[in-house]
Amino acid sequence: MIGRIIYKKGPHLGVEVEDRTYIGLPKKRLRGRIFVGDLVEAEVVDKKHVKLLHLLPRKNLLPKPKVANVDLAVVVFALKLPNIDPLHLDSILAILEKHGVESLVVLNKVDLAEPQEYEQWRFIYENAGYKVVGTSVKTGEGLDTLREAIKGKTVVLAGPSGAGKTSLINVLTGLSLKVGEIGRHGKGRHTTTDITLLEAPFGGYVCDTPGFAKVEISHFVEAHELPKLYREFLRFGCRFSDCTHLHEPGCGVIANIGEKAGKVHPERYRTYRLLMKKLGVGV
Ligand SMILES: Nc1nc2c(ncn2[C@@H]2O[C@H](COP(=O)(O)OP(=O)(O)OP(=O)(O)O)[C@@H](O)[C@H]2O)c(=O)[nH]1
Ligand SMILES: [Mg+2]
Ligand SMILES: [Zn+2]
Repeated sequence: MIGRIIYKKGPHLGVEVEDRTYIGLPKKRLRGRIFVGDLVEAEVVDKKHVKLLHLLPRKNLLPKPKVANVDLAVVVFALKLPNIDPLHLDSILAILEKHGVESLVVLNKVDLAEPQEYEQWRFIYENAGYKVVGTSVKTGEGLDTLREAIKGKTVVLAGPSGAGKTSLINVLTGLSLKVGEIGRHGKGRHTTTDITLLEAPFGGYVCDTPGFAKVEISHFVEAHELPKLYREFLRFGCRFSDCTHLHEPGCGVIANIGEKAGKVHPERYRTYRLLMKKLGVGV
């Protein structure tokens, strides 16, 4: 039988097999190598336990939280309170690209921002090649679109503290996770490795542990990788295949910086240079 790992609590793995949840007992060679979201060949031992025999190939493995087979990362930033931080957002998007995880940009708290401010950010990220949804937990704007985008999928939310991730999960799923508290359980929360996939009423799973509330890009990405992790850069050709897009002659990225649709937006290029600098390249 095929089981899905739906939680990890301390040393215990919860395994869902045909709508029942068991504690998984991995074979020796699999110990420490199975993560939440993994699919495993399982054999029922008794009412409470299944033996985990074989790990099925995964489509991806997100490093933070450590979740396998993620269909969609919902990257939530507030437009206000706290203000959107494009360097943080672009760091997360680059890390997700590297790990082969599809992302959706959610601009939350549209009720607090001027419409033109929302439009400006939406343009930048749509132009970069991402799907963008503007939401408000207060007015309900965008929630149907977001629900439609996540249903049936294994979803991880990512983004800074206070952006509204827990509020969105609650309003979308009908769960009642504590708003303003998850992520603020003192130091424990950040050191715990417990992760649960919550089953959504509309199908699919939502991970309860938010990803990349803070992020140090150098822990996840190397300088030589970043040029390929800005999606829109891939539209343009450069003279050198290992172009850093910082100074080389014949760089198609630099030649196409501009605010018009289809170009590399100067705001994205700005964060790119800053991230390269953090990775030790350029000025
Ligand atoms: N005005 C407004 N406030 C919102 C909206 N969404 C969430 N909030 C408020 O923003 C605060 C933070 O929301 P949370 O859902 O706890 O944010 P979070 O992203 O889960 O934060 P952490 O758990 O710390 O990572 C709460 O006071 C929410 O009521 C929104 O769309 N509009
Ligand atoms: Mg939260
Ligand atoms: Zn280039």
